[in-house]
Amino acid sequence: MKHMLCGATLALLIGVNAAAAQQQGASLSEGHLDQVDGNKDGTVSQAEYQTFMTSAFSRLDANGDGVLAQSEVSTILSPDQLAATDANGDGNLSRREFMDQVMKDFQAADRSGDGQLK
Ligand SMILES: [Ca+2]
Ligand SMILES: [Ca+2]
Ligand SMILES: [Ca+2]
Repeated sequence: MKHMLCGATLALLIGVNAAAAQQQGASLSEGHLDQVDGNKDGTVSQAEYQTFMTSAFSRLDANGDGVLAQSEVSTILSPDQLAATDANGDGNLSRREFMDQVMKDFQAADRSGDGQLK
């Protein structure tokens, strides 16, 4: 079920209501892309996405201990979703676990496989 995280994760990290985004099919709107599109060329490259998600991880890590606990991601991830992303099963998402998942999400969203989301 790891691949099911994509929409909610993106929507949450980009600061919109995850439930609303899921209802919309969790696609990225132009407004969302704008926030991730660092060089404003209209597409989100893998590097831009990675940069955005790295800063998103820091924002989510409210207590700054370097891992995301369920309480820190409760608004975006259900316990089941967290468990699916928690590769080592310690109940927290490390930066590596988080980035592995979001980069998989990028690849899943990049249907054309050109490394760009538009
Ligand atoms: Ca760009
Ligand atoms: Ca934390
Ligand atoms: Ca973990």
